[in-house]
Amino acid sequence: MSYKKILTIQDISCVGQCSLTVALPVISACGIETCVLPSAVLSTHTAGFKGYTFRDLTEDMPKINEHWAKENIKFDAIYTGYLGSTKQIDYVKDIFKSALKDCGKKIVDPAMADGGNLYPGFDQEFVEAMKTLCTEADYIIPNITEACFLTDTEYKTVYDKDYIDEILSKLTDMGCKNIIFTGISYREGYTGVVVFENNQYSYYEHQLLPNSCHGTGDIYASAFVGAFLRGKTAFEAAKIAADYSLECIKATAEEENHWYGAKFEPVLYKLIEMVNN
Ligand code: PXL
Repeated sequence: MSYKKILTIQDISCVGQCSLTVALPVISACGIETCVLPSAVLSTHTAGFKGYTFRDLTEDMPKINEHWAKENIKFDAIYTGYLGSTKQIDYVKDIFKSALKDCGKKIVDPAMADGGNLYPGFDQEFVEAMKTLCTEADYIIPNITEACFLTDTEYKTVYDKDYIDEILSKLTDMGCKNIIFTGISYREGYTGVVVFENNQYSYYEHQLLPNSCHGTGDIYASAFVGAFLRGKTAFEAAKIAADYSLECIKATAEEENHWYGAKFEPVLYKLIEMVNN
């Protein structure tokens, strides 16, 4: 197995089990060297805590990238998540240009929305910029809300396969290449992930657990990236990420009042087993 090195760009929420505090352990557990570029430092994530601090690290990004260029530091993949400002999208594009190895993969989780709404702090200007980042990516990992914002589609909670196909074709018409479309449910009690790769549609369906928890989008995307970089196909990586996310949600259900994140750590060994199989 070749030893891969990835860069992930997303925030540090000091408390909240999301973004970098998930990506770093999860991708490392997959056997991949994980370098980080924090987009912002927050005291907590923004979904449920009040009065969080937010240190925007936009200005540091070009300086960090310049230093890496001088040191000739390059990555096998760059995976972006929650970004701290619209300007950061330009800087991410610069980093794609200068810090990615030839044939390196650009993986974008347009982490900006869920449940029909943008997260606090994001606006239409950010959405427009994110559209341009998604068209540069080799793989994007949106949930339905994010895909609706990216394609100016009405968000629906009740839908059929035509609705999903319409969103997929709008994304590909925009120039998006491969799409790992999460949280797609075609029948009650089940949900799953659509893998749209090289214009081929495949779907991995699994049980929908009654408890949902915050942060599973980041767990899913990180596990996908880790398994994919480890040499699994996109479909295999999407399946592993779904199975691991389910384990995390089940583990969280055992804990009372653990509302702000998912207990991904006690079941990390299961992910390690899955990627080593
Ligand atoms: O899980 C996505 C995420 C990442 N980072 C921050 C967030 C959220 C979702 O709310 O607030 C700071």
